[in-house]
Amino acid sequence: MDLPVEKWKLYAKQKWTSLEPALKEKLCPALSLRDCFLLFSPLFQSEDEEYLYSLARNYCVKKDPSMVLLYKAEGNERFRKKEYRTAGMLYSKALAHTEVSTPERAVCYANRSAALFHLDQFEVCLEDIGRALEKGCSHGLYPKIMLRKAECLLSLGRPQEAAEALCSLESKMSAEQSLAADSSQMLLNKLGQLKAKACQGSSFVRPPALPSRTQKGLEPWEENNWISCASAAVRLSVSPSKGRYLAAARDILPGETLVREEAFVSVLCPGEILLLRGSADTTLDEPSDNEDLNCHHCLRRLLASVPCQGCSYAKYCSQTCAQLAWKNYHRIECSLGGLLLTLGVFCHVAFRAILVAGFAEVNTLTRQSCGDDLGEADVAKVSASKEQDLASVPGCDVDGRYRSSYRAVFNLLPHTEKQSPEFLFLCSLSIAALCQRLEDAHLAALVCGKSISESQEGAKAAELKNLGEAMLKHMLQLRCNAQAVTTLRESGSGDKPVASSEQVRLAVGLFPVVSLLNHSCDPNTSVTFKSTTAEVRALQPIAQGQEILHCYGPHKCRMGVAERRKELLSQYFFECQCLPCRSERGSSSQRSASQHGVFRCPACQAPLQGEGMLHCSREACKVQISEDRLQHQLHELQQLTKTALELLDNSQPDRSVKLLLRCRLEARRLLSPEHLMVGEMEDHLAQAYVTLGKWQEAAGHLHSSIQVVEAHYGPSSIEVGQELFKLAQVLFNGCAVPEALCIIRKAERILSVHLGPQGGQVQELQEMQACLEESLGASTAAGGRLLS
Ligand SMILES: *[C@@H]1O[C@H](CO)[C@@H](O)[C@H](O)[C@H]1NC(C)=O
Ligand SMILES: *[C@@H]1O[C@H](CO)[C@@H](O)[C@H](O)[C@H]1NC(C)=O
Ligand SMILES: CC(=O)N[C@H]1CO[C@H](CO)[C@@H](O)[C@@H]1O
Ligand SMILES: [Zn+2]
Ligand SMILES: [Zn+2]
Ligand SMILES: [Zn+2]
Ligand SMILES: [Zn+2]
Repeated sequence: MDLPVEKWKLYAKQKWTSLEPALKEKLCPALSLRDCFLLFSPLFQSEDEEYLYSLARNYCVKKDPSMVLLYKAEGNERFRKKEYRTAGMLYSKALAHTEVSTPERAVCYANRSAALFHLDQFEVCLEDIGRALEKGCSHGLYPKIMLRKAECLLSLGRPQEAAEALCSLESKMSAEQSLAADSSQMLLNKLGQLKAKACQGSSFVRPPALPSRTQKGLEPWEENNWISCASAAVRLSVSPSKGRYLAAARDILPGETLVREEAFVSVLCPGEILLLRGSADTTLDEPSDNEDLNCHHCLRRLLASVPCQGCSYAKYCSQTCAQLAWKNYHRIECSLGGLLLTLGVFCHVAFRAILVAGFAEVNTLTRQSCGDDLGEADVAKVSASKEQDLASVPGCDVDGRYRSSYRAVFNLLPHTEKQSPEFLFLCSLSIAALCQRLEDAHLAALVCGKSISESQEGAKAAELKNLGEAMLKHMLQLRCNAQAVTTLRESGSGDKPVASSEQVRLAVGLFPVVSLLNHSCDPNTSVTFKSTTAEVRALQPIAQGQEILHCYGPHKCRMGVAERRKELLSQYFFECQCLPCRSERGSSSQRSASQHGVFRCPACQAPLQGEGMLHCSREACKVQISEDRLQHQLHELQQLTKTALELLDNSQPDRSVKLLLRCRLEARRLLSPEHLMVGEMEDHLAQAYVTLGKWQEAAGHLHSSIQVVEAHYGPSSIEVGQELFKLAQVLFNGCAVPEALCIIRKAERILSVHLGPQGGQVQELQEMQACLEESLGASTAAGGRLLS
């Protein structure tokens, strides 16, 4: 969960312990959310504030001019070493610390455009050049970047525009004598060369890079009349036992899109390193994480970020995203950056939700809910009496429609009465801190619009309380309703022949329509994300009337029933009644635990059993070994693997392979064959062989990796799809045509169910297939000719 930083949690815990019993007792008889907030928020005192701010200062997000110089210098250094990707990243970091419309900003854009040019990212390079020009780049910079612009345009096969760029450079040089005088002979020579190229037109251009896979139009679908963002194939139902749930309105086929919903609100999760380190900038060469890699508004992967006008933290993919974010929420969040990082993502989501919803809406709904404060029991009663009467479903609009709106968000259950008092206290204190800060910084008026600044002091306080209450509610709702927004991130440089990628958690969002889905440990659907849009697809045929379920996290392939039960109960407050849970509970509940047992007997490879001191599960074998020792060996293995991967990154694949082969042997000796680490080792080896161009070896190791992934995630899981995708690429590159075609089809079958027919990887597979079939066709045609 994305709660506040440890130190603040600890502080709140101590404060809770020291509260007078009389006060604590007030909480006991299920207090309403409003009373809870009114009871706790006044306890936030100035000494608490002081402590919290001392923590928040660790996460400074202010712009720092000295960091511009530092990052830029390091960027230039890396550029000289031809490490263009790293250089570009460092220029982006430098940019984040520059102020709007300053010469430094123009220089940083110009510098980054040079790195992008060398990465063959001509389109993005042109964007950066445009930004540098518009920020009023200095005299000396102008000729250099105009030449770069012309080169870019030539590379993109646009000689006409290149000629125009050169023309305007020349006319500027003749108009401003100093410009011409300052330009070196080298520049002038280059100008001449480029002019000649531009005149010759497109015959000399480099072939344009592969067209970037732009998002094709969405698949057509029939939207539901009663639930926005859902397909007509689903139906919202209410039953006394299950509450509200989504069911199939007709028979549904695998791969069908059932829900396509943009997040009502989402907040990018900062990388762990940033949070642990406790300051935004200290070292220059640490790995980049979410905050540097993805747009803080739309979550798209960043190549050339646009910095926020106010802070060094927020970065965007485009000016459009920067402006949208600023208008909708960031103009208020910007100066609170450090505090929001300290209070954690849940608190931040709660805050952004009220900013996005707008004060008027929040105020109206809070006041309404205060009047008709239906407990959950009442809701159940209402739904029981009028089954199928959807107007009684909380969150529906008056016309009986359920929309992906603030009203729907507002009506998600906070489960106040099931949360621990200590947790309620932590949340209340954190929200109170945020409210206090809004007031102190005179931001409250901004949040609330005119109405609050004009109103009386008393009314103002009441309105702030409404906001606080709403935020507290959202923070509590997130415990059960937070949806992690995930994406596949290509690891490494991203320009390898075989993409290696990992699933990462990018953000936390609220999706009121996705929230209608109930949980199963063996779900019928799969959720994937494009930007901030969630797509829920059917994994299997779902018959009319069956409930549509997705997995909240505890999946039957990854956890035993006892573990799942514990997690679902503690985080989501319910006992899972899904099929696997009911059947596994009856059978030997030890089964799944031993299935995922970690260590193997060093003598005979049978699984080890027990705790602390492990012993071999084979009676005859008397081996005993302490778990600590095995854990130590495992740790050493992990370190060794890390070294091997670093070798691979530093272009020493041969040495990397040697080391990885040793690691693999050790992993197989130590761990059960289904252990994920055994699979990862095979995957690393495949990657190393790919670097060496040894496709056959790479394919062999991928086959082994796929076996492990299948055992772990199930044969039609997206994880298996990803591994098959890699294998398809390897076979394609290795020209193993028949096998490649077979794997491509298999990968396509699995991935199109999870990602839809328009999914990027699905399209890539289809392109590979077409290419292979063409080559097959050509060779048989040639063969035919030979025969005749
Ligand atoms: C970055 O800009 C500075 C100042 O204009 C320049 O001296 C340096 O060569 C540039 N570096 C790159 C890689 O373009
Ligand atoms: C989800 O289903 C379980 C039974 O599997 C039930 O106990 C729980 O109340 C349901 N939750 C909702 C929100 O309908
Ligand atoms: C709860 C439920 O209906 N789950 C089903 C989802 O689909 C799989 C495969 O058809 C079934 O095995 C589950 O029972
Ligand atoms: Zn964006
Ligand atoms: Zn900002
Ligand atoms: Zn279950
Ligand atoms: Zn043994």
